[in-house]
Amino acid sequence: MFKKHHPLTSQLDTESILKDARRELAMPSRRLFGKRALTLGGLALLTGCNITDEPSVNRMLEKISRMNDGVQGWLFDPNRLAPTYTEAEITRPFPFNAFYGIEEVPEIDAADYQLEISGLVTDKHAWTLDELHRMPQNEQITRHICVEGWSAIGRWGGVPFAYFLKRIGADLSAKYIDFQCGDDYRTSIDMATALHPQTQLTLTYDGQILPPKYGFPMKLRMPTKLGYKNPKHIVSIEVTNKYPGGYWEDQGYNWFGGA
Ligand SMILES: Nc1nc2c(c(=O)[nH]1)N[C@H]1C(S)=C(S)[C@@H](COP(=O)(O)O)O[C@H]1N2
Ligand SMILES: [Mo]
Repeated sequence: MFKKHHPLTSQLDTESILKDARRELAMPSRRLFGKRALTLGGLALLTGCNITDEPSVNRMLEKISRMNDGVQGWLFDPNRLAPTYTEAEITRPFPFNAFYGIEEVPEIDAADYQLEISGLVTDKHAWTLDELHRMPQNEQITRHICVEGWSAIGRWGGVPFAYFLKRIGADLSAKYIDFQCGDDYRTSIDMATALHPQTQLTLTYDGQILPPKYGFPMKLRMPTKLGYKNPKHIVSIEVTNKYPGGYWEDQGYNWFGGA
């Protein structure tokens, strides 16, 4: 990780590079170690690169983001629970968010719905909504944090995802779970988070069938991850060792996305 600083060989536009770097570092997903913002000095130290010696800092920030995934994965405590809240603390109305407006929320037909399963699992049968509702359920009142600058407390019910993964005979030593959604959104998570006790295949919101705007017929709820890692309208799930990326992740958002 540490290498010698290169001597400055040519006169580079240091000011614009620093401006670029500061803008990139302002993206919450590109901060190292959660809430502690990384300084430019710290950046140079960690990467062993003299940042005035790079034509663009983007490649380096991409590497840091990958390193950040590793560090966050390593820091993740599979037994530590995210805070839970009381009924009275629920945010009403709960905000809607998606990469499109509320008038474009997909309308998925419950009767036709099938949850497709693929990859490293022994039972690849597709699940109907009735079958999912017949599985053991629990509830959580937890905080959802969106990188766009808001957070809200909500109440979600559904099947513990660890139970579901075991039920389909998933290879629990696989690296990733990939989610494809009915609105062409997609995201993926690490196995440790998939098995976390608060990770839930969510079927209800506030005691009611999950409404379309919050992800009908089914979403994944994880209070240990940022909003964009919580896929709504899930239509297929794949267990895989091949890095799947995601809609926002492919545009530079940090893949691990811990909350
Ligand atoms: N299918 C799908 N899932 C999605 C998104 C989306 O656009 N499509 N947006 C994500 C983001 S950025 C947020 S903050 C939450 C918003 O969930 P909510 O509408 O229940 O508040 O959904 C996440 N999951
Ligand atoms: Mo979000």
